[in-house]
Amino acid sequence: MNITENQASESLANFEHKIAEEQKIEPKDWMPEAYRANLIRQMSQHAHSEVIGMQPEGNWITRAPSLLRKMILLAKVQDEAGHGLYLYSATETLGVSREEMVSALHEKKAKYASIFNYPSLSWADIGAIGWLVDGAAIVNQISLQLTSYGPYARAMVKICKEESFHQRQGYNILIQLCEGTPEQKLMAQDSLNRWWWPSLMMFGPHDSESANSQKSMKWKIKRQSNDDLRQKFIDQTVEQAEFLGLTIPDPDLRWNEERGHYDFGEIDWNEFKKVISGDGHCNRDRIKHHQQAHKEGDWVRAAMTAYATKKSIKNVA
Ligand code: FAQ
Repeated sequence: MNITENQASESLANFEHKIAEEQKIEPKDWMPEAYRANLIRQMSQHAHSEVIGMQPEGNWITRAPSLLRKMILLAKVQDEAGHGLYLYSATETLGVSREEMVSALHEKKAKYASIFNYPSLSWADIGAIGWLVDGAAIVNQISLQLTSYGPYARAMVKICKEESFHQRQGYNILIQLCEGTPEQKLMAQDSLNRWWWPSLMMFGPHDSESANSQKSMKWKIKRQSNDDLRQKFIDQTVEQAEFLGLTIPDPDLRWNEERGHYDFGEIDWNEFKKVISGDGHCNRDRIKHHQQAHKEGDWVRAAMTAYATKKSIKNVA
């Protein structure tokens, strides 16, 4: 073994030791290229999801039924923009630029969460997004607080706190609708019918089909499997639906005493595959809208860069 090979194996041993000891990997630490690439993939897709996720809810800001609801929704959507920013910044520490990540999204090389390709058709959908979509996101993100990459783990702590407020505001909208007129309750049920299955898809394919899980679990990027997280979400959500007096649209859903979990029906994986390959209800609109907003923001980025450049020239002088 020459010196370089020696150094490489020492670096790898050091990295693996840190992972085994539950220590965080930090930006300047040595890491295997495949670890870096896998993190860039997952974290940038997570960031894109937060930002694209603003669209179905943003759609209802002007139509919120009261000033209070408008203020709450506005704050929530702004939080999602903030989550996108923390996650883009955390991903940049891995040596990729924001522009590269955004280009990958626009060129459809990078994915974002399938759920945001479904339309928000009624006010009850804003309740369902908070309750189910943020609810599913929290289950996943609590687990990611323990991810091995330091900047990602720390971003998750703040994000989870905000997501719990989001989940509560959504559930609160549905409580009000379910305690309202029969028409309002029907609206809530219709919303649950449309958002239930796509929410379960948020956790990704079954473990046996999950291409990235094995290496992500080995490196502690992911701490719990897709199926385990999905089961956790279902177990905690069924009672919440019962409290609302709503019916989960799954005839196979029943408590399994032996497993200590709910059994549930099979997800429509063809629909999932269609949506993640760009052919869902809203994929084209979502990307088109993002491209347009990005283009319209060109002058802001140019102005910011010009200001930063001027400031650094002044500092040097
Ligand atoms: N949608 O090998 P796996 C939120 C892709 S944040 C689209 O199992 P992995 C907040 C996957 O990328 C929601 N694509 O993948 C909010 C891979 O393709 P690739 C976002 C999906 O990474 C609320 C392929 O399938 N949260 O909602 C999906 O090990 C309200 C094979 O899958 C996160 O991103 C999907 N659902 O596990 C905002 C959490 N599932 O990349 C606004 C972080 C799988 O090889 C309003 N991410 N794919 O081309 C993760 O935990 C993981 O990436 C998983 C997928 C669990 C999503």
